[in-house]
Amino acid sequence: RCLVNDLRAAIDNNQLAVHYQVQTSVSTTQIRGFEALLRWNHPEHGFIPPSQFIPLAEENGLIVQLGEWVLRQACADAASWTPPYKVAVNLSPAQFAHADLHKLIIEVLMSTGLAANRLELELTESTIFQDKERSFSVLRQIKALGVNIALDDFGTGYSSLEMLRSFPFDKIKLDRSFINEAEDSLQAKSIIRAVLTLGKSLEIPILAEGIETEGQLSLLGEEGCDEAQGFLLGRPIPIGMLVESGRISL
Ligand code: G
Ligand code: G
Ligand code: MN
Ligand code: NA
Repeated sequence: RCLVNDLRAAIDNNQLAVHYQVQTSVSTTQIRGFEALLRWNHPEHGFIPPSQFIPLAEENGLIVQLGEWVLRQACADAASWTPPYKVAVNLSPAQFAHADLHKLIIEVLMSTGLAANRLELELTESTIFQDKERSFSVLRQIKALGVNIALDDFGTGYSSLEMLRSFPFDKIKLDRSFINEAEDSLQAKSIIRAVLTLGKSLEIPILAEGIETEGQLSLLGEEGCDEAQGFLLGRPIPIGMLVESGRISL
């Protein structure tokens, strides 16, 4: 049967959930915010990972509705958090290409009451690269609202340096493939160092993704990395568990 039809129904049938993964300061381990990650609990197939259904939704345009649902849910959740941490929401290429994105963000911030500076949007290089002129003008519009813009999966795309020169990102998320190899590969370590130096001179904080070991965390600390995210610091969990863990209260 067609997974696409199921996905369409999933929005209305409460099968979707947003999980949250913590983002912390490297030097103080203080919580800075949480990344919102979409989860689909299919009635027959059980849990289907986003790596399977996001590309599908992307192909047939359903991602626009899905993305709107995630944005609204994440902003509504974050508006109720104490302390008032940031929430980071991923934007897919089709969602970013959609003409009403700017209007949608304004409407969601208004209706949820979330302050614009508590929202961060994560975009990949390839999303921005599709139409750079348009991308930068849309990003400037969104940033003018006070919303933060993070460059996701940095280092895996193309024209990274050009992109950094052309737009004042609020954060760069260094892809986890570099962190993976940081302890074993001199090359990976050199790239991490170079990116951190670049971040310092451009005055853009760097977040290291996919931190799984104490060794990786201390290495990044020594190198002066600003923020970290990964299984070591916390897996993506439902909001209920976030409250139980004591990291937020509602
Ligand atoms: O936890 P993880 O398996 O959630 O996510 C796998 C991929 O799916 C990542 O690349 C992540 O950015 C993407 N993803 C997760 N949630 C969302 C979402 O709400 N919107 C978009 N566009 N991508 C998401
Ligand atoms: O592409 P994006 O960075 O948005 O994707 C986030 C993805 O990374 C999610 O699938 C999330 O579950 C995954 N993730 C987060 N922390 C870790 C980690 O420490 N190790 C691995 N392997 N994946 C992680
Ligand atoms: Mn992301
Ligand atoms: Na990423």
